[in-house]
Amino acid sequence: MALLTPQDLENLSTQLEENDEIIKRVTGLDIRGICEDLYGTKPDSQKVGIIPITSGNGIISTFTSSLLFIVEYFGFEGFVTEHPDVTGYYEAVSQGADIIMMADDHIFTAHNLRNEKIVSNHVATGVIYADIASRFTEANSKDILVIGLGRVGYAGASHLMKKGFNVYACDPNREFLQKAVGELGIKPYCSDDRKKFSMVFEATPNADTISEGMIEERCLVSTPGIPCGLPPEIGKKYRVDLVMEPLVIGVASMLYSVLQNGNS
Ligand code: 2YH
Repeated sequence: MALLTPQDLENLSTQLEENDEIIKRVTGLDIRGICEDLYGTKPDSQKVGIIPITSGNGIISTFTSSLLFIVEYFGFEGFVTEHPDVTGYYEAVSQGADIIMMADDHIFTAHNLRNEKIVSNHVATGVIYADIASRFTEANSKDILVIGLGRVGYAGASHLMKKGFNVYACDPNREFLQKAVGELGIKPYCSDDRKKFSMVFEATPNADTISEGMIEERCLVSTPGIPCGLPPEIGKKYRVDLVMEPLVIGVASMLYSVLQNGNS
């Protein structure tokens, strides 16, 4: 997944409102409702300590403040530590954080210190975007297309298989594809099959991964990918409902996921 930029995080609250409206219209539930249903959890005054991390490419100016906005929007108490890194970790735990959130250039994690549950943004994002695609109320079958089988796509494909969907997937990386076929039992998608889908979960860091041959008219595309894999002209022509947003949906999934007890 590409490193977020401050531009990606501009207008987060407008992007949240717009996506929440689309998600509710196409699935019947808003983001909060989907998280509650997906994980069977609800916030209960947990305190989230958010720690800026300076390693690698360093601090992204609006990253931790965006996380604080999201944490509070979903009903958690939150704070950003004054210091970064290990000093920030010490500060967060000393101030009574129940959940720690922090990201470097490779992993973005939420760790619930009370129940020891830990999740990466890759997995939580894959699961929720795949889940949103699978809830499309206008879908005409249980066939769903997954584009991209990296860490996000694989987690989403695995979730969809567990939910009992007919998962077709593609990835230019043959090793990724073979792994998902062998470990998850997904079917490789081949454009020669001329099969079209009404539910698409796209998880690549590339533009233009979705072509006309893959989609039905009025389908749902759910994607955390930056840039968006759906070319705007195809989205318009096929009247696609598009769920795409850079941070909020994945973070909501992380927060509700670490509230779960047990090995679910
Ligand atoms: O954006 C990222 C990486 N793409 C990891 C995402 C994993 N899904 N990291 C954010 C880095 C934030 C920075 N260290 C800060 O401001 O604390």
